[in-house]
Amino acid sequence: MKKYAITDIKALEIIDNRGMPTVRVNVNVDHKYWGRADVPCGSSTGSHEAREIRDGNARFRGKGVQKAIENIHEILLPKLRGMDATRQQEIDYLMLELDGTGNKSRLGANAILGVSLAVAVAAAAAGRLPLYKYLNADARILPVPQASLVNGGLHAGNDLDIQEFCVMPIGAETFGESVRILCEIFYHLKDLLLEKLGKSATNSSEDGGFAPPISSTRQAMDLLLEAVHRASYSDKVVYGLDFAATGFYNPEEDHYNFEGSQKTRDELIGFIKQLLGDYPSIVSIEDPLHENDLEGMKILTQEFGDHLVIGDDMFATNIKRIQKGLKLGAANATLCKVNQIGTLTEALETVNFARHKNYTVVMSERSGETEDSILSDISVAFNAGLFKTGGIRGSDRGTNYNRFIEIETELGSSAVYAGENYR
Ligand code: 2PG
Ligand code: MG
Repeated sequence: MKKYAITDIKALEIIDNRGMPTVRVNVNVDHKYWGRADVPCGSSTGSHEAREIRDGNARFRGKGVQKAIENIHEILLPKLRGMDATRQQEIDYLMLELDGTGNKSRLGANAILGVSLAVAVAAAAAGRLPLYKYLNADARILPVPQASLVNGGLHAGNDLDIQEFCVMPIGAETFGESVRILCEIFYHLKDLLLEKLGKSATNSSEDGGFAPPISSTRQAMDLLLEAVHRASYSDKVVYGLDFAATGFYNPEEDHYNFEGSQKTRDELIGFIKQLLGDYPSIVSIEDPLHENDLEGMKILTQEFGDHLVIGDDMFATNIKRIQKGLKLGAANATLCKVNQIGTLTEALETVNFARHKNYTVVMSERSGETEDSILSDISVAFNAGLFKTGGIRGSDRGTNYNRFIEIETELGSSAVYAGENYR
């Protein structure tokens, strides 16, 4: 028997925090309940990600998503109408079949993901459950936020090569307290940047961190450590770096353009070793090498197995890519970004697979986000111990922090903040 029949789907083109068009999908069930979801999008995207469709015409300099929306209305809706919205896996697999490409390039990962997410939201609404509970009745883990407070790379208009310098308040007692700690560090960091580098150093990055006019990794770390010290939280936080190394890798000449010189893989690994030796509170490195250098990742994982060595662009939330990593012993953690793989079902399959193989899973936003807070619900539903986000300004980031606070409050005494157990 059908529980909640899909009766309509309405998609529209909206804009994200960067002024980039993206897909919003509204799914109706039983002519009564609506579920809405917006599709996130990255700036530093990897080549192994599922393919979103962009129009390529004059509108929005080619970035429009009208074609993806047309695919939702003309191809997906006629097939999905009447299906039971609680049959998430069946719906997602049907969309994969209709697409037929393996990387979602015919219908568009942005079309497919929007529908996949909005179906879940609609089913939860019809069942009068919050999304995290609808997806996982036992969900109660609030992740440690991994907040990138200083940015470089493709996320910032400065010369820092590393994309994200993140603070992780593992010593907080609750998620709510972790947000307060981050905010207080953020205020101190702003004062410090102003004091040392002037007003322009307080400008925002693409995802709400700071984009100071510096180029040295060590200077960025020192500023962050000083701000944390001033805020009196040195004993409560650790740090994570997202190198997003594909962004400064030159594939033609096989070197990294890093800190003003061309570096070989071994030189970059040497730099990382020294950095981690000098800054023992850095516990996590993401994409320290370019997305296809599994061999190099293996070397780093052997050396720094007690750290999180995370594959983001490298794995693209894709089981096949993680399998390659496993075979070599490359990395010990993976990011999970729902739009990298393109359906909720596959994202969950990746998470389960990775955990089964003892990889830590870090849920993550994209640089391009809207006011949708769906990723917080998904993170809690997936029992993630870490949630990677941008800075703490802008409602595109605030929406997820606030949703986690809401979930923590709703769960009351059954809520568990991951804290030191983030792995
Ligand atoms: C990353 C992400 C999120 P983007 O590399 O981890 O911070 O960036 O969404 O631009 O790929
Ligand atoms: Mg990354």
